[in-house]
Amino acid sequence: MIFSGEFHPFRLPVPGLWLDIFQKVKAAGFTGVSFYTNWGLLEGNPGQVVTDGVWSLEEFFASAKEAGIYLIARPGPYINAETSAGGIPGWVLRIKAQIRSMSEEYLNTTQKYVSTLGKIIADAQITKGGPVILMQPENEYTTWPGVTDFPSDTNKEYMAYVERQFRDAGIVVPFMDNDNEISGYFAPGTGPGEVDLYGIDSYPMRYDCANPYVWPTYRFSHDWQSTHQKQSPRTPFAIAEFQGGSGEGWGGVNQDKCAILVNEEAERVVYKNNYAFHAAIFNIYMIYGGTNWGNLGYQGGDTSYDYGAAITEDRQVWREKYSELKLQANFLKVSPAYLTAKSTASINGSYGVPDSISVTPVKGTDTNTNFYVVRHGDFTSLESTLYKLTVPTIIGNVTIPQIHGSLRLNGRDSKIHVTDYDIGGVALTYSSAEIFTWVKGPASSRVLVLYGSEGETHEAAFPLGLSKPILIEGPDIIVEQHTSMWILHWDVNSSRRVVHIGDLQVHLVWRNEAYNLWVLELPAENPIGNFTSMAKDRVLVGGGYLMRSAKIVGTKLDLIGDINATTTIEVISAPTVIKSISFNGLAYPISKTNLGSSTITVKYTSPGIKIPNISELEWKYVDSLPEIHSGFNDTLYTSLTRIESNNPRNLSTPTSLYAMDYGYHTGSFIYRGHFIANGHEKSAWLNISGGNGYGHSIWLNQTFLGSWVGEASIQNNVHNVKFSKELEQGKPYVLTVLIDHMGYDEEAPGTDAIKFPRGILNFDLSGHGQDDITWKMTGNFGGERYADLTRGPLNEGSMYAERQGYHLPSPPDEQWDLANPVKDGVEKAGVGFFTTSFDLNIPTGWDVPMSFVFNTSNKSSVDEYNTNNNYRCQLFVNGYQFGKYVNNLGPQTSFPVPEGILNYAGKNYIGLTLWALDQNGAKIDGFNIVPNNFILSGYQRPKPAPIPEWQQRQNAY
Ligand code: IPT
Repeated sequence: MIFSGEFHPFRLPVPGLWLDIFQKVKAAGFTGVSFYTNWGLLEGNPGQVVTDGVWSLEEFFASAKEAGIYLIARPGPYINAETSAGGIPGWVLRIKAQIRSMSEEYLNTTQKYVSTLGKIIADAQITKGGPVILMQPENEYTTWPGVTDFPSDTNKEYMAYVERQFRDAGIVVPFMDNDNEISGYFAPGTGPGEVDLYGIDSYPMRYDCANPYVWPTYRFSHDWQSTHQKQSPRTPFAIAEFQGGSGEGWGGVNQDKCAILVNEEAERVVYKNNYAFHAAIFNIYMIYGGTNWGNLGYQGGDTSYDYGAAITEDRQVWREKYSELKLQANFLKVSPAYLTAKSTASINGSYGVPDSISVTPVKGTDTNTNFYVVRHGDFTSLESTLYKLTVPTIIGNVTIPQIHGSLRLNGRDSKIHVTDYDIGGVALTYSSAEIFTWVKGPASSRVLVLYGSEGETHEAAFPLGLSKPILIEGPDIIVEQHTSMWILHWDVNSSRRVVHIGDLQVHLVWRNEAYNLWVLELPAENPIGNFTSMAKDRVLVGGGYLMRSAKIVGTKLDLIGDINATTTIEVISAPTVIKSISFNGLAYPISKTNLGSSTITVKYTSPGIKIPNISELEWKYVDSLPEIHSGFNDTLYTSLTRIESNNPRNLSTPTSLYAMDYGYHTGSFIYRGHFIANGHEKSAWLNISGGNGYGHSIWLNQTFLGSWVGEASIQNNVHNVKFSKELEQGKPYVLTVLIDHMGYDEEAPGTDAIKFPRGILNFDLSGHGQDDITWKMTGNFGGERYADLTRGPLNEGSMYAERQGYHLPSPPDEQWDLANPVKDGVEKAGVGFFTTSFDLNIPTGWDVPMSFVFNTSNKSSVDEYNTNNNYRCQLFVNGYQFGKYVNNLGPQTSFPVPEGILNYAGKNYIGLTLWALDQNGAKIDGFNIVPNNFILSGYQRPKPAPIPEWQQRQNAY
């Protein structure tokens, strides 16, 4: 089974941390990871595909292999993924042709990227010893350009074209697609564009993180297996993307709420529902979300792409949904009978259960093993329902529980009951308790772990041929001999029970204890290495925040893992006799339990790490909007003289004022409209576009005229400004407009919505024709010929400090003023740039994820004006933009910055733009760096990302 999770390397730009994520995914029992690559980040400058530094995939592939994770590559060209323009580079948006169409003009733009990435991925295929086993061309192309007559011949031709491009680049692994319409499009046998493995996408929990306990069941499935039989009967049922969390944007709620929307209960109910349909390729989107650093996100998201995923944005694994996944993935991994079983229809009230419960049998074909997936017929039910299950076994029909009492389904839960299940040669006649895993020990010994929720009654039965079960640890259970089986019957509580049945040791635990168990695959000979295989030896270990890997040398077991408290680690089973144990390279004295398992205790003492209070540091300041001071010279600005545009939105101005037409696609823009006054000017209006939640501020010469402070779902709007004083006839004036850019939209099928322009859409100046104003603008320095190849094409905006590169480490700040963003701020509408630096000295062996936190004392007056609350910041850490903060919108106030962007053994350089949108300026309410945890960790300290320093920029203005 491919049990995989989605993780985007470009959302964690520290290659040295990719192994950490892969190991955490592997530790959860997964076998794979699916990943996108982002064309827009790699080819910001047409023809120049950058694939080194943080953009290099070399370490991604090497780390996947080291962790033993197979990869599904999804290079697009279009990816969606809540990225700006869905990953289409800005310069491609300027073409006339429709994006993702068969037009040659569009197809030509893709060549360089597809051939470059295609080759890089091809070299990492399994056929060449690499981790890549599947590739997905395009992304959810099903809905393009609309489903009415889809797929047309053109669509088929287009898919076929993209596939050919990748085959030409050397891709030989099977192609998979992700059909979010679940319509069978491009399934094998459907002609041009068909893929090798048909896959679907599904987001049944939808996206309302603000109401995370409301399950909108209208997209829950009851019959995917029968649909699949019609659509692609000869391929395994594949789910290319299944909802693993959800996103949030400006003015929304914190993404922790998305983790509640798709929490452990949802995983139990909807994921197990997928297994009921016999999913054999299952990819969870996202398993680790990461960060929309450096403006890579689309307009609908903020800097965080935590996604409420099982692994948090700062790489922690405390969310219960992570542990729940571990239970499911490990079970499927040791249940090969599942892969050849056949799913049948789910029926409420079947197999003796009450009508409110639905049972889906997944029945063995070449084995006797059957799986019964049980849930409430009403997925959202909060009822606690008692039931008995009557099922056949090879020994005869049984009604479980046989001894007495009932099973219980408590609310939003789902269980997989098994019959005639094979524990590596030992038969389990049935179990109502769920299987976490089983492992082989020395000789013919086995350990089987069964779990249930506290308060539930469970039974497991074994053939009489095995010796009589003996309880050797824990409170009483009932052991009875019935006809021809031994039955264990127990009520789950927090105490573990261990039962010996001959060579088989059965652990009966409550779910929370199962959460603490880790199954570690031991390395095998190449080519399997660390990849998963049923034939592999496994070690079962209890305890610990995280166990990453195990290795046995002679009689010594070396464990690598993480703890955040003093932890007793129990080696419950290993394939050979273990006499000594090391944890993260240190040997610990062993104690033996009554069971014969070995324990070691690893002490945790707080590392006493000092983190500076950064708002108390000395900060330097430079004005970052010199445009609003007299004498500013904008000669080097771009003149907006194009009288035509390819954009589908017709021009409303004599020359195009769309920033994209001049190669500016990110961060922010500054427009300068020059005119000679005639004395009749009273007001002006501008229609300005910056994307959802964007803001803008307008000045006439040095006079502040007003701001649009932003609203969550408004991507452009018209702003009227009045001139308080009469303008002097014959005098030159300039309107300066600073506009925030929140990212392009994503593709709405067939509409070319991603091309919706940013910048000024239209304007009017009273007493003048539009021709009277000549416009100039700037975006990021260099536009598409961006200056910082290391940090990518989207990392910088238009502000003076950014154009000069002052956000990079060691700017020439000798002459700058001293001013503090919290204590001093900026005194009137405008932009200030603040910098400071500090040292970190985190001892090795400690993983200390940190966030920068803005304290907001006063969010209530969002709609008021002149309250000093309307301000926006960009946080640069060692030059990487790791935070876009909008005080009056939120929701994000805490910005995780990974180690490797932060230098944990030396100097760090912080740059902060503070844009005050109110007349009276702004002060940041509070700003600090906060450690989120102190984890004694077996991770490998990452090599820092490349951090080039400030250098004088030629012709910077
Ligand atoms: C699906 C996309 O394929 C994926 O890139 C991401 O954007 C995801 O949505 C949402 O997080 S598209 C949707 C129509 C299922």
